[in-house]
Amino acid sequence: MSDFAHVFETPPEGAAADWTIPQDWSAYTPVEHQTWDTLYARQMKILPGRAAEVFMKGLNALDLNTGGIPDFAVMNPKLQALTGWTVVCVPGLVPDDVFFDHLANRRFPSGQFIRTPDQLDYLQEPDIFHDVFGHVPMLTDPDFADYMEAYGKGGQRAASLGMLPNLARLYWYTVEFGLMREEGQLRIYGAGIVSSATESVFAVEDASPNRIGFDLERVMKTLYRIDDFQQVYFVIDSIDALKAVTLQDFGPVYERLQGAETIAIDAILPSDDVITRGNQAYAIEGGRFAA
Ligand code: HBI
Ligand code: FE
Repeated sequence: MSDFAHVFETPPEGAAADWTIPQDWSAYTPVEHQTWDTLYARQMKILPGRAAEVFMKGLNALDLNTGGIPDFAVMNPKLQALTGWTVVCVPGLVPDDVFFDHLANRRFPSGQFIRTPDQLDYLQEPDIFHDVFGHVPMLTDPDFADYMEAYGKGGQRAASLGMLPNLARLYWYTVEFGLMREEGQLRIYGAGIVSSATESVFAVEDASPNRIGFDLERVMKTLYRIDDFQQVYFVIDSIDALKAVTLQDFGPVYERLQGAETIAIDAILPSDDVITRGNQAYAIEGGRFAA
């Protein structure tokens, strides 16, 4: 878990042994509720036609636009009825084994806090808007719900085999930054994209990034960046297809990956199914932090 700014070693004061904390919904301030509404309204102008149908349908089913930050006591029964998942609150990033244990038991850990109004576009740690708006709609899909549970179960094993960096890349390039083919177009399903106004446009329309057909072992070897827009997106044919390829025993996959070279973020290989060959202009110009 070295990729992120800070993670506590033990549950902070007030957190349970599994790192959960109460949502304490009544304690959110009017400004915090307004921040949710602002972010929600902004994404709804951008996502239709760009986000996958399965995401839009899930968002709609959860009814997250009733005014302010969703109350988990209201949201969870709807989610649970659809796929058996629930959302629990955590103080921020939690250790890998804690994260995996929640997922393996169909609990999605969400940050309890929301970003401040001066940080609408960039934050280091996942907040409740990223976690709930970004991740939870996909958890209403039965196949995606199974995929996430399998990831939690696979995480413990990957960690014990020293293969966690490889498995984390799979999560990154699907759950966080995945694209899928839909109606002859590229559509977003990754939570890191759908929860970002700027990346929602960049990911599907910008000429900079490469867009490559999903290949499990290729993805598990590909480095990624956590500080800016991605330089490559991987495109699945359907959630069903993603689930099918990840349901196999990863033992032989890990054996092949053991000692294999990593792949640079901007690489295009002869074996790649290239959907868009990006010009990488955004990254070359210095990206988000360009002077
Ligand atoms: N904790 N709260 C939270 N949210 C995450 O997305 C998260 C985490 N801990 C570890 C983690 N993600 C990833 O590094 C693992 O998938 C490897
Ligand atoms: Fe996330």
